[in-house]
Amino acid sequence: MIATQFVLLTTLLFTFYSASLAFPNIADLVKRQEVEEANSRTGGIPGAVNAPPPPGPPRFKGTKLVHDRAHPWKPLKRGDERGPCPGMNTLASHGYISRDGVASPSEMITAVQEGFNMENKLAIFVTYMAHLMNGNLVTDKLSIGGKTKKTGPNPPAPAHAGGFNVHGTFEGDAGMTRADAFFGDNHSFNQTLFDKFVDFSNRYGDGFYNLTVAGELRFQRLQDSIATNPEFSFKNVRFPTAYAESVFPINFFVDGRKKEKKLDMDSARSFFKDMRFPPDFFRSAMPIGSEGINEVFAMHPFLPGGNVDGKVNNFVVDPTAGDLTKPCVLYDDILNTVKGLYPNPTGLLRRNLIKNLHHFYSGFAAILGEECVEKFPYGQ
Ligand code: HEM
Ligand SMILES: *[C@@H]1O[C@H](CO)[C@@H](O)[C@H](O)[C@H]1NC(C)=O
Ligand SMILES: *[C@@H]1O[C@H](CO)[C@@H](O)[C@H](O)[C@H]1NC(C)=O
Ligand SMILES: CC(=O)N[C@H]1CO[C@H](CO)[C@@H](O)[C@@H]1O
Repeated sequence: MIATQFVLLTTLLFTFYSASLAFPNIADLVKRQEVEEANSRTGGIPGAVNAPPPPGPPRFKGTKLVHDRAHPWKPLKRGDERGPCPGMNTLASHGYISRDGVASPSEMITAVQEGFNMENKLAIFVTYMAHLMNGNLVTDKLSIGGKTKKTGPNPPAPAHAGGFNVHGTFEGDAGMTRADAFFGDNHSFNQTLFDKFVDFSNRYGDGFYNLTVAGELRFQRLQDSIATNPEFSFKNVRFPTAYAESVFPINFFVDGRKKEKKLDMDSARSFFKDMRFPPDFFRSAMPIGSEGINEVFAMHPFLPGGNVDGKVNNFVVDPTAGDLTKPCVLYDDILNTVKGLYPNPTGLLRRNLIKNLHHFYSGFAAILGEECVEKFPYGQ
């Protein structure tokens, strides 16, 4: 019985296969031709792609159930990457991006829009910033955690394709629930720090994380780092990202059906620690980004800088560094980091750098730097 079925199956398969070889349809031919053309354009490097343009905004922009049947939470498997971003970790654990934590910038932008209703230009800005510094620009893949073979062959050094965990690029000091790199683990959920998040929410928010708590905790985390981390640094990219991340829990982790912008501690634990949407979670009621960032900053204004001479309590302001008020300094700093990583790119790498820098600029200019003139370090 089994044998007969097997023969039948192989005969069928063979007939089908040879028929398709003998009479390839037009669609197949066109597809094969496209793949061949793409290969010649990408120089035949395994996994190499021509970087596509970023996705636009989604058509439906309201709230909806995102913890749905199509996106169940699943526990980690061996080799899955997770890192310092509770938003991206959660999207991976629900399958909005590949559950292994490796994805293209386009996939990440689509996921943050779909799962959290992040505003399109902000999603483009931060995703390309991360990709330019921590991604693989030949394969168009980026890890949300550490370095992994899944992003493809190593780019030429000093580029590293090391993922979100690489300290001093995007990941930085004085995070809310992640310790400073100086203390060892810069990306895992830290219970001691989360206890502080809860304590501050009790003290300043009646048990909820709101803008008042965000302002107090942001300032306290800066004071902690000044007092304990001899290598503390807080300027340029780290400056706006830290302030933005302080308001993200309010803008993205509060259920979109709720009127009050305050986050309860069970939901906070669910996102930060378990990388899991609360049961029946609805995303934000409208596309949203860093709303509230200026209020948080204004509660305790702070200047960019760091501890110098390897000493704690030795904070020195760096007047040349970027903060919330000098977007073009920030833009130059990011370009300099990219030029440092890619001093002499050629071929596909160079073409993808040019495209990715332009996509990055389009998001950056819309959010922060309308007055900053676009620069083309690798030509146009
Ligand atoms: C759009 C692409 C995104 C990228 C590339 C990204 C990347 C990152 C990175 C590299 C960090 C670590 C920075 C650090 O604190 O040292 C981070 C932190 C953070 N991200 Fe994201 N993120 C993205 C979107 C989101 C979204 C949509 C949310 C919320 C739903 C989110 C919430 C947060 C929060 C709250 C932190 C701070 C964690 C803490 O301080 O404990 N991110 N993100
Ligand atoms: C958690 O953070 C605290 C405060 O920054 C730090 O002292 C401690 O070493 C961290 N714990 C782990 C396990 O990394
Ligand atoms: C945060 O919550 C506390 C306690 O309920 C309240 O006093 C404060 O006004 C709230 N802050 C904001 C910005 O709503
Ligand atoms: C610069 C630095 O300390 N980076 C660390 C971030 O955390 C990972 C995992 O603990 C370390 O391997 C990196 O060295």
